Amino acid sequence: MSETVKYETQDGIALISVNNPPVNSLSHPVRSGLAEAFSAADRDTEVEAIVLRCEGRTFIAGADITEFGKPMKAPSLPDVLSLMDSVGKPIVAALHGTALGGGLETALSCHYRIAAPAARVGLPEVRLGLLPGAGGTQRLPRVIGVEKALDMIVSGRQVKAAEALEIGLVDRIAVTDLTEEAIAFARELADSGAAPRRCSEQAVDSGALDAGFFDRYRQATAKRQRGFEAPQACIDAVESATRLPFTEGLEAERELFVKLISSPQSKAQRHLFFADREASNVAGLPKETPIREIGSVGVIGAGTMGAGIAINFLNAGIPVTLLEVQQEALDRGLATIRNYYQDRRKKGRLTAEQADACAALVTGTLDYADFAGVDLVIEAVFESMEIKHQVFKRLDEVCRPGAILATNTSTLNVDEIAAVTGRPEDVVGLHFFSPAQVMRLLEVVRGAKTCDEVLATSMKLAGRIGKVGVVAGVCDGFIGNRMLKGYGREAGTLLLEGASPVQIDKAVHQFGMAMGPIAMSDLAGLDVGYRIRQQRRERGDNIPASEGAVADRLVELGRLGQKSGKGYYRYDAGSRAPIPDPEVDDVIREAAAELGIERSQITDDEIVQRLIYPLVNEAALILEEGIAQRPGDIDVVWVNGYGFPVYRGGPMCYADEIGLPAVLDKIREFQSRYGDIWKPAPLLERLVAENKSFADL
Ligand code: 3H9
Repeated sequence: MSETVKYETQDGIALISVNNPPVNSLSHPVRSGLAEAFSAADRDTEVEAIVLRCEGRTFIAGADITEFGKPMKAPSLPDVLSLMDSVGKPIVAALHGTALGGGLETALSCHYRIAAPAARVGLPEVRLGLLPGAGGTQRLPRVIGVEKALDMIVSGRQVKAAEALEIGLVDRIAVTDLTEEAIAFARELADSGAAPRRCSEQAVDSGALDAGFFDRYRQATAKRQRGFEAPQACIDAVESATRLPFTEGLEAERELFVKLISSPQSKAQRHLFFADREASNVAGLPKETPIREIGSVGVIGAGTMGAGIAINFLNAGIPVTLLEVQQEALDRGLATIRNYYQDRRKKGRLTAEQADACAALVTGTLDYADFAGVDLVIEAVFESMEIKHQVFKRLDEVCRPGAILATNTSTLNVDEIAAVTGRPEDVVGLHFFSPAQVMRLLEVVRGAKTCDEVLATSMKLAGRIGKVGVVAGVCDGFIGNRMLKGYGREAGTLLLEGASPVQIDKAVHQFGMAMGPIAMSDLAGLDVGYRIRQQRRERGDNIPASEGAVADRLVELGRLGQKSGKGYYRYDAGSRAPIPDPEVDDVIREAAAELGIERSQITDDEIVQRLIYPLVNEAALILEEGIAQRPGDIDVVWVNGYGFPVYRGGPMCYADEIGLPAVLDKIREFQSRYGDIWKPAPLLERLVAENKSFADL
C-alpha cells in the first residue's frame, strides 16, 4: 500500500499499521496511506471491522510539525479524518505510547478506542501556539463533555490511560497484548453487528453550563496564560462546538487554526520546540562518546542553591551527600529539603511514600572524606575564586578517579577553577538557576580542558533530572548572565533619564517577561551588585558614573530590596507586592541632577527596545565567539532561565520577527546617542548586509 502504512486482512478484520519513525507523525505519505487503506477496507466486502495501530514506540504523536509553514499537500488531515469518520464499518484504534495532537484526533475519528496501560493521550497543540485543527475541538467535547475537553485542550496536558478510561475517552485498557486485544474487540463489534459510533453524530452536552461559563473561562485563562493567543482560540473553537452543527463547527475550527498557524506566536513556539531538542546536540561530540555512570552525587553548600540542586537529584532517585562546614548550616540545609518534601506531600504532588523515599536519599556530612565514592560533586559555595580553589584542591584529594567535579559558579572562570586540580578534564560548570529545583535551565559550561565524556555525561544528566542542558563556553557570565549586563545597565539609565520604576516594570511585563528588571533587582537584593561594583572600583576598573548610580545610593540608605522591606519599592511586612515609594523618586532625581542628566518622558516602546536590544547585540557577540553553539540555544536559555516570554520564542527569534535591519537601525541610533556601549556586533551587521536572519545560521 505504502512504505509507511501497511494494510492486511485476517478473518474479516482489516489491520492498518502506521510505521513512520521516530514518532509516527502524520506526514504526507502517512496521510495518503491512511486515506487509501481506509477506502480499501470500506470497499472490501470481506472486511467487517477495522483496527488502526502503529509500529514502534508510539501511536501517532501528531501532525508533522516540520511540514508547517509550507504548502500542505493533499490529502489534508481533516479530509482523511472525515473519510475515516464516514467508513461504514466499526474502526478500533489501538493506542500505545503517546497519542497526541493529530494522533488523538485520528483516534477520535475511529469509532472505538483501546489503550495499552502505559499509554497517554493529549492535545498539546496549544503549546505550539495552535489549536487541534483536525476536528479535535469538535470531537472531544462530544466524547468527554465540554468542561473536560476544555481542560485538556487549553492546558495541553497528557492524560494517562486509566484516566482516559474513566472519562470515556477510551473504551478499554488492554491487559496483555494490545494488537491482539484490539483485533478481538473489532471481532466482537462485528459479531454483535455494532454500527460505527461516530463522534460527528453525537450531541454536545452543554446543558449544565450557564450563560457566563465561556467568558469566565476566557478570563481565568487569560490570567493563567498571560499574553498567549492560542488558549483563547481553543476556547472559541470549543464554544463553537456547543453552538454549531458538527460540520460548521469544523469550519470555525479551521478558520481559527489557519490564523494561528501563520501567527508569530505559533512560529515562536514551534521554533522553541525544535530548539529545545537541538540544544542536546553538541557540535563535534561523537555520538558514541561513552557516558559515565552517575549513581550518587555530592553537593557542597547547603544554602538555598545547594539544597535546591540536591532536590533535583533526590527527585530523580539519585542519592545525595550534602556537605557544609558548620553543623548549624548543614542542619538548616537538611531542614530545607525536608520541608520541601512535606510541602510537595501537602499539595498532593507526591504521595507520602514518594516524598519519604526522596527525602531518605539525602545524607549530611561535614567531612570531605565522605565524597570518596561519589560519581559527581557539585559545589555551590560563595562566589570567590579563593574559596573555589580551596574546595577543588580538596575534591582533587578525596574524589575517586573518574568522578566529575562540577562548579555552579555563575561568573567565575571554570578553567581557573579546574587548573588547581590534577584532572582539569573532569571539571565542568553546571550552572543552575534559582530556584534550582524549579527552573528548567542548566548551563553546562565546557572548560578548555573538559573532556568529551564529561560533557556528554553532563548533558545526559540534565535530561535525567528534568532540565534542558545548554552548552556554554567560558566567559564572564557564560550565556545568560553575560547578556543580562546590558539589560541591567539600561534599566538604571532609563531611571535616570525619566522613566519610573513602575513604568519600566510595567512595560517589560506587558512585553511578556515574568518580572520587570527593577522588581527583579529588589528580589535578588541590591547589595550583590553593589559589592561587585565596589570590587571593580577597587580593582581600578573603569565604571561609568551612571552605572549603579541609583542602586548604590539605595544600598547606602539601607534599602537592599525585598529582604530589608525596601529597595526600589517599599514592601509591607510579609508581602512581596511592590509599592512605589516617593523617597526613591527623590533619590533618582538627585542622582540624575548630579550626573547632569536631563529627565524627560520615555515611551514604553523605547523602554522595551533599550532593554531587549542589548540582549540581541550581546548574543550576536556570544555566537561569534563560539560561547553559544547556535541562536536557538540562546533562546532556550532566556526562555527557561530568565522568564523571556515563550510566545516570543527567545531574544533571537524575537529579533528575527522584528527584522534584523530594524533592530540594527535602532542600535545605531542608540550608539549615536550613548556611544560605543551600543556598538553593533559585527555578526549582526553582517547578517543585515547579507539579508539574512539568525534563523539562517
Ligand atoms: C498537530 O497535531 C496539529 C493538528 O491538530 C492539526 C493538523 C492539521 N512532527 O521529543 P523527542 C521529532 S500539532 C515532527 O525527542 P521523546 C523530534 O523533533 C502536533 N517531528 O522524543 C525529534 O527529532 P530529532 C501535536 C516530531 O520520546 C524526534 O521526533 N503533537 C514530532 O522525548 C523525537 O522526539 C505534538 O505536539 C512531530 N509532531 O518524546 C507532539 N514530534 O530526533 C510533539 C516529535 O531529530 N512531540 N518529533 O531531534 C512530543 O511531544 C514528543 O516528541 C513525544 C516523544 C512525546 C511524542
